[in-house]
Amino acid sequence: MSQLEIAPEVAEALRAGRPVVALESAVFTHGLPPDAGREALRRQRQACQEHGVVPAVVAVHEGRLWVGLTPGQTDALMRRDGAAKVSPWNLAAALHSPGYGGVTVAGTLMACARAGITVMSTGGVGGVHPGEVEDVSADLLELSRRRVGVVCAGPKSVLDVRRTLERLETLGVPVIGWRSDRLAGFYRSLTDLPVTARAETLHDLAAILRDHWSFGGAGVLISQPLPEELALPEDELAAALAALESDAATGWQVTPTQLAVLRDRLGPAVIDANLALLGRNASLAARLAVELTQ
Ligand code: PSU
Ligand code: MN
Repeated sequence: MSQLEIAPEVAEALRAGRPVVALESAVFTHGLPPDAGREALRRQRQACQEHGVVPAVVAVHEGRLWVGLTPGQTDALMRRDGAAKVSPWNLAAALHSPGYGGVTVAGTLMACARAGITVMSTGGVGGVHPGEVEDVSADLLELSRRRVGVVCAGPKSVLDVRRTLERLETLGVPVIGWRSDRLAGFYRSLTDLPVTARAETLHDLAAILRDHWSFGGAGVLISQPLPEELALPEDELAAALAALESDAATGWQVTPTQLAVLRDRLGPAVIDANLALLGRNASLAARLAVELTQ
């Protein structure tokens, strides 16, 4: 018996060659408070549906890896205590215990490869953390392995963004700036780092993905900046980031702990920015998925 469960609506769309966008779930089980998580999901699903795209939330539920959880199932997952944060290293283990979990970008990429989904959407991708101990998100390696376009607002602000971009280059993961020449900065609009290439139209973006795949390339990161008016004030963000204690948490808890500290220090604007970028990214991912099916 396969431990992969593809929801009927998703399986049907894939069979018929209709567009599907995968959505990661660690952002709402571990990245955001429950109310914000629910709102984030609502906006992402709606953004997909507005473009006639089937959203496929990837999560561990009842001991299986699901592609396409229903809103009822995601609500139950968010109410549950002790759901795991699931990435490739603990996916198989998490199916057995605790049997429930939010799946990171890296884990979602594995699921996409199995299900045949070529576009996914997230907020900020993981990357290289600052500090002495080398802590690099599995998101980067998995991007280099799976033929999926991942729409994001750049690497999370808590990361060493320059090293993250260098690593992406080493791994051969193109970073395409959606209507921008510089990499998006998550809660910031833009960083000062150059992307691989800029795409102005969905047609051009889809062409780059197809060409990359035609040469045997795998993941492509699509960077969509948050508009300036929705980004956090630079001075406040810089002060909050400087105050983060890099040794406050270890292992998988580093990212959720640091995101929570930022929320405490910067207030509701952090949630607003996060919801805005998740909704906008799902919308761009949906349009890209439609373009790729043409
Ligand atoms: N972006 C957010 N909130 C999050 C994450 C990303 O705004 O919670 C999650 C994603 O699931 C991403 C993961 O894949 O954090 C990376 O965690 P780590 O650094 O432990 O690999
Ligand atoms: Mn880590």
